[in-house]
Amino acid sequence: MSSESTPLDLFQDLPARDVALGPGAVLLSAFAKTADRALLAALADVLKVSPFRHMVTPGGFTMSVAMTNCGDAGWVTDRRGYRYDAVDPESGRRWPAIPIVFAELATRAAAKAGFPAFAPDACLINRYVPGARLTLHQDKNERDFDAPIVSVSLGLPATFLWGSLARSDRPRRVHLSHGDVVVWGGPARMTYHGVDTLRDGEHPLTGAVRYNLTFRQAL
Ligand code: MD3
Ligand code: FE
Repeated sequence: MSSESTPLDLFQDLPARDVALGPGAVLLSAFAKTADRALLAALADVLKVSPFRHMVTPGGFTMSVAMTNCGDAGWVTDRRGYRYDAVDPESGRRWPAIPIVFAELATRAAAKAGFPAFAPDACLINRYVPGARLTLHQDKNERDFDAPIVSVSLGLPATFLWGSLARSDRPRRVHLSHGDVVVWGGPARMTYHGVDTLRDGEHPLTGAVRYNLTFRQAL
């Protein structure tokens, strides 16, 4: 048995399950798993144009999560604030297009969760290494909160922190594994959420890294 295998790994090849996490939030477990290599190959192409970078918050903190984007708009932060921008501030050029394999996966997942009209124009890509975390926040820079957000986890597992509409409520802990897709819409759309400090590990496809793709209708 390899060092990172746990008894739960015995279940890894069971068929994908759909789990309602709560009102408006659906976990499509392993939904992206069969496309994992295609997604990672497309990610590598995006990174040639717009590599990962550590952005700075308006308060002056450098984020532990490295980020990039693809799509007509990309989420950025710097000392001036949080916003969507059509241009990558590092390259001075537009963000790369959303790869077809990304878009098809996101729209299929959204449709399965009850959002047949989802048409993402922005995809924020997060990279976590062990020790990286994302503090509790709301995603509110998008223009229209009626559209859901679709999130795809690849590589090392993480503990997602899922709160409520009040930042002070203690969040639930949701385990997200390689290939898991979550669709957040309706009453879940404005909930506070974050990612607990990534633990050490080694994933066969990504090494000691977790990637998260979040698809948004930002414009
Ligand atoms: C719940 N990313 O990029 S994805 C983010 O794993 C972000 O990298 C996390 O939060 C990550 O903004 C979490 C799951 C997620 C994304 C957006 C949400 C959950 C959400 C928006 C509203 C409610
Ligand atoms: Fe978020």
